[in-house]
This record gives sequence, structure tokens and C-alpha cells, in this order.
Amino acid sequence: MENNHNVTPLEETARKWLTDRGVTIDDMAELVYYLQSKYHDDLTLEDCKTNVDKVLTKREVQNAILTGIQLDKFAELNQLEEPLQSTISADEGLYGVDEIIALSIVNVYGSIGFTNYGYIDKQKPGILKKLNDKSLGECHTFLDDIVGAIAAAASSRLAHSAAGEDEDE
Ligand SMILES: [Ca+2]
Repeated sequence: MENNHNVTPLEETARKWLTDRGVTIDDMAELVYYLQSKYHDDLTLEDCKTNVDKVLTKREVQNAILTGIQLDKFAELNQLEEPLQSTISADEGLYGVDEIIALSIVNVYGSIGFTNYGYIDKQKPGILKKLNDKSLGECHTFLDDIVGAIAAAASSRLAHSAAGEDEDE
């Protein structure tokens, strides 16, 4: 974790909830590597982790994580009201609000994020495949999009910093 900023209670909770739901920084760094290794010759997993960490310091990202995971957890416990309970627990394709929440993350570092998000959402490598495995009885309707979006945003940040731009502040 980056230690050169003050970790707010919001950030701490967002990071903890991701871990509790089975998603590590390494998992997300691997998605970034999957997206970016063909464009950067010397890319390391460590570079990818740094960029994921930076994305997680953004308040809009933290809010998206908490909101999405909360809904996933309620759906898993059967505690939402109908028709939302059935819609979210079945991950209905036409629902679309999971993707809207993810888009608030994707665009944090500009529009290349959008292309990466679309690509990774189709390919579903690594942790995304696991989150989409319906046989485990878990509900990750929101989390799969959020994780893909974090990886896409981290990829944009990486691309910008490789181009010599500093996108933070
Ligand atoms: Ca989804």
C-alpha cells in the first residue's frame, strides 16, 4: 500500500470490503498486466500494483466499491425487496446499473479507460472469471464490473504516466 497519503476511514473500509469479498490488490494488478503488458516492454506486476493503489485512493472509487458490495451482500442474504432481489441475484443482463456504477470509476483517468473496460468485461480473465462463477452461491453482480473498472482505470493511469503525464492533482 502507498504510505505517502493519509488513509481515510472510507478508503480503509473500501479496501477491507474488497479483500473480504475475495479480491486482492494482486488480483487487480494481474488484470492491469493483462491489459497493458503488450504496450509496455518492461512492465512489472509491481508497476501494476502501484497504479491500482492510486486508483483506490480516489473517493469516487471508494464510494462505488462500498455501494456495489453492499448491494451484492444484501442480494446474497436475500434481503433486498422484489423485484430488485431477483434482478440482482440473477445478474440480469438488462439491469445495467452495475455497469453505470462502474463507469464512475472507469473515467477517473480519461477515456482510454472505457476501451479497456469493454475489452476486459468481454474477456473476463483471472479474478473476473472467478467472480462470474455462479456455481459458488455468491453474488458479485456489482463487484465484477467494479473490479474490471478499477483495472481499466489503473491501465489508463499507467498509460498516462508512461507518457510523462502526472494525472494525480
Ligand atoms: Ca455485473
